[in-house]
Amino acid sequence: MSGQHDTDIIWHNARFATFDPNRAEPYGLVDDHALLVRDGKIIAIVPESTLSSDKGKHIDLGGRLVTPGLIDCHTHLVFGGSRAQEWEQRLNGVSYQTISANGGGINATVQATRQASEETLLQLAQQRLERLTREGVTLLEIKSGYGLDAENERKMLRVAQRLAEQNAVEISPTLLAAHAVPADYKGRADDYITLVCEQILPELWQEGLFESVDAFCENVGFTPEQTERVFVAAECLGIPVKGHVEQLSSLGGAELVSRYHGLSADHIEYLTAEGVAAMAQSGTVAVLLPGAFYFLNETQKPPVAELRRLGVPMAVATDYNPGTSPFASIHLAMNMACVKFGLTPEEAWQGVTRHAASALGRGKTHGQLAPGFVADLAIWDAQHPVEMVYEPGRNPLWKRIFRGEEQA
Ligand code: DI6
Ligand code: FE
Repeated sequence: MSGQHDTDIIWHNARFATFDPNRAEPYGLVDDHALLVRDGKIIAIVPESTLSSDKGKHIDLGGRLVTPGLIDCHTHLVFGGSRAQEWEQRLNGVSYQTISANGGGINATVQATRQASEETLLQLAQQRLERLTREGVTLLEIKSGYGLDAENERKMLRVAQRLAEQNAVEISPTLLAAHAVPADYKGRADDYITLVCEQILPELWQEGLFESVDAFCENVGFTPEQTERVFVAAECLGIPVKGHVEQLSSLGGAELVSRYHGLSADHIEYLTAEGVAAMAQSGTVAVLLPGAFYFLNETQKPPVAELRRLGVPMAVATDYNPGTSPFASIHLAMNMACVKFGLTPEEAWQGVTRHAASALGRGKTHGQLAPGFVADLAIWDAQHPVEMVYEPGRNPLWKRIFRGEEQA
């Protein structure tokens, strides 16, 4: 191929699952091609026969499988404390709603997170992050939402920022100040929303600490009206929104997110046909979180057939959090999405690549092996992408590449 540079990196003798929708094969698979990277970006995928061998650094992958780096588009990775004992209570018959009404649930984690120093939170989150990167994750979203005041939401978001600084990984930070009503605002949810809209959101936005705004629209969270106030405040500053919606009941949260052209509507077990139609129209991604579905022993499944029928892109994420999804494994989330929600393994893969990228507003730069996309790759000792979905726990990751650079 003409136009190769000496500094190019050329990965060859591999099978590429490109997830490029312009390719007809399942997973966008191509064999006998090489991937060329320059300055951390993919510049071409070309037939091996067209390569010239004298220019660039050639890396023979010995027939291994290459995919885009995985993307976990919904996590609550930063938090203090543990909820293991609360889980034990739940197994002794106490419901999540009751636990949360009695100051447990989210508020227990809020207390532990407020008490923890930034350093402690950083250390804890670092270990969790490594569990994801070891599975090939190169981009993940991290939400605040266990601080619930300006100081502690700031502390959480600074931890997310420092994780990005000290690791070869990209982080998309989200402000989830409207996650729960803090104990000191008990019975005054509207006043807390005022604090979110008038202080927490604008202050932390000015400090450059997040890039999107989320809210928990639910009977144990905030009403659609309160959620909308947060969306209005975000919209005024031009900040993209997303929502935890229709997780435990149908409140019309997906329509609300769609009206604000939200990036994603997440959970959505109780999503209605109207909600699906609204999402299809606004191009909002459906983020499926089978870990929480499994851990809460939920039986209502998200309307996958209807989402498919209307062409709503489906992402899959861990929702890693101490209360409802203590699973820092994206492979497990993919497996659960297939077993519990009936996704095909290819859909599960699209859910952690191409569609997860769209859920983070990065659909044109991340989640595909195609020219112009970032050179974030996962290289596997595997023949076919179904293997990672089929057998979570046997992790065949061989190397993780971030911006064209091999990670230890
Ligand atoms: N939905 C969830 O599943 C988590 N947050 C949310 O809005 C629960 C978070 C927790 O229990 O700590
Ligand atoms: Fe969540």
